[in-house]
Amino acid sequence: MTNEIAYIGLGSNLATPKTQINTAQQAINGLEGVLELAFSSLYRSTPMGPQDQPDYVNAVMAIETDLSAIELLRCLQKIELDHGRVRKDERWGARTLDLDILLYGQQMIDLPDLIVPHYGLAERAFVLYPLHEIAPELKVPGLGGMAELIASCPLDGLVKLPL
Ligand code: PH2
Ligand code: MG
Ligand code: MG
Repeated sequence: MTNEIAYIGLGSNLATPKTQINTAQQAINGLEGVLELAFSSLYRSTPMGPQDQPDYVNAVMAIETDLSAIELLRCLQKIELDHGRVRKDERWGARTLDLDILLYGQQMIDLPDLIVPHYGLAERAFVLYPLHEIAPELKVPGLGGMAELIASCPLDGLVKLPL
């Protein structure tokens, strides 16, 4: 069995985002071959992309898994659909639930459906800060350590939500 530690970015800005994130956490926990290691605080973030959409709630989850990266992706996509995710043409538009594989061990993956590390990781405060919260010592393949990444990423209106 080849276990990897993977990091998943969670985001929602529709249909009670906090609830979406909480139930997504439970669903990921319920996956066969997945063990939760850590879950960040919830963060409120202003939308990246079209501005005529609600603020997002974002978080990052660390798991240990014996699923392959693609198996994990398929499981996460099913959870998105179970949460009423509708694929629209508009790039970066509003969504009930978005689950992105940020990192899968130290692997660099370049498949038609899946690029890891996630391409937006280094520029997005709503990904970097929650990731830093649960994995300050992490090295991101091709990009470097968390402290350096955080240092060159402004907070951009990100707010940690109270428990
Ligand atoms: N996700 C998007 C588009 N824009 N903005 C914020 N603040 N947070 C997100 O998770 C987000 C976004 C598409 O994945
Ligand atoms: Mg996303
Ligand atoms: Mg996505």
